[in-house]
Amino acid sequence: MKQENRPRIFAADQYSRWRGDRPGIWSLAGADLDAVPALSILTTLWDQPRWLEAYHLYDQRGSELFEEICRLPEYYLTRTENGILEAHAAEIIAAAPVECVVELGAGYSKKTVHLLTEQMRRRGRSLFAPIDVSTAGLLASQEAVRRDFPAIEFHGLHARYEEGFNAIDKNLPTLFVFLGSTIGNFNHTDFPRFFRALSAAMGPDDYLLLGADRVKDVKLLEAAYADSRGVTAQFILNVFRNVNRLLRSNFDLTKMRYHSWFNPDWQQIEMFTVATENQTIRFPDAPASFEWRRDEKILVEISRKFDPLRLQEQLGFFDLTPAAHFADADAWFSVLLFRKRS
Ligand code: AVJ
Repeated sequence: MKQENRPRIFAADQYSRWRGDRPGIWSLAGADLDAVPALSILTTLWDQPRWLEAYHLYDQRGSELFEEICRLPEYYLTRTENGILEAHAAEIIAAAPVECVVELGAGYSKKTVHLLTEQMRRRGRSLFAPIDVSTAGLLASQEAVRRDFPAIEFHGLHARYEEGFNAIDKNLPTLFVFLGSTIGNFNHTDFPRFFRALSAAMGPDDYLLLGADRVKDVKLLEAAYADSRGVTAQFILNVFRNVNRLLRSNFDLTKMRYHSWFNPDWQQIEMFTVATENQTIRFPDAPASFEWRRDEKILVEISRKFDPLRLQEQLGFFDLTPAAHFADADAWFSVLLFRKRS
């Protein structure tokens, strides 16, 4: 390995593990991102209650439907978080003296632009590294960054979040950005695992910017996930098209309906599909099958809602110290800045 050609973003022992398929787009050598989904789907569908991991929602069609959700009048999250970042990007960047921005998720939304604009205004140069399992998302992001910020050094990491942030040089002062309240998708097992891994990957000069949707009036919360146009229902049902494609299974989208509610004990929106008649679901490759009974639910996604102060306390257990807290005037959404405690 020629050290002098190693992009600054990679830790010394990591560079050899990554292949540059296209300039600026890196893949983990030997990682087959398609090998695991089939096993994940079968395993969780055999749990009680049956459930699916949220990342299966984001095939091509699912990503398009999610973008449509972000524009719905009821779905206040994207708009509200964007407003917070627009108002406070300068303060955030001033508080986090970094040379690199790492976004978890391909991003390059309006939200990222606010941060990169301030980073360039203040520091004149920067690295930007989105981590995503979708190459399409990374390429779109790369193109947009080239167009809007030609001086930014772009490295797209085609990987799962953990693999991605482990690759980054701990000596490179970095702001990790995890927006959109995607953290709300993580269940009580994923959550500590994610923060343990992220914190361990962070160096002493690193920061985390976290977007978290807050507990609020139940009607507002429930409306955001049960929109009048039925886009959320389409988004949730679409996961079964993806499952059918991956596993050659026979889920019939006309024999199921969408149901969501706010579970007050768990402080989370739960999004289900419910069988509208008895049916046999077959997985010819496994081979395996199960009886999906009328009215039986499959939990497709959770969206946890947070109390920002409690979240700050909780992340303290992972050596993350609160550095700043930004919210909208209605206190619907929080953008939290943390610093790694060294
Ligand atoms: C992308 C996980 C933040 O939980 O609000 C939106 C996904 N699902 N509507 C959310 C979602 C249905 C969204 N996150």
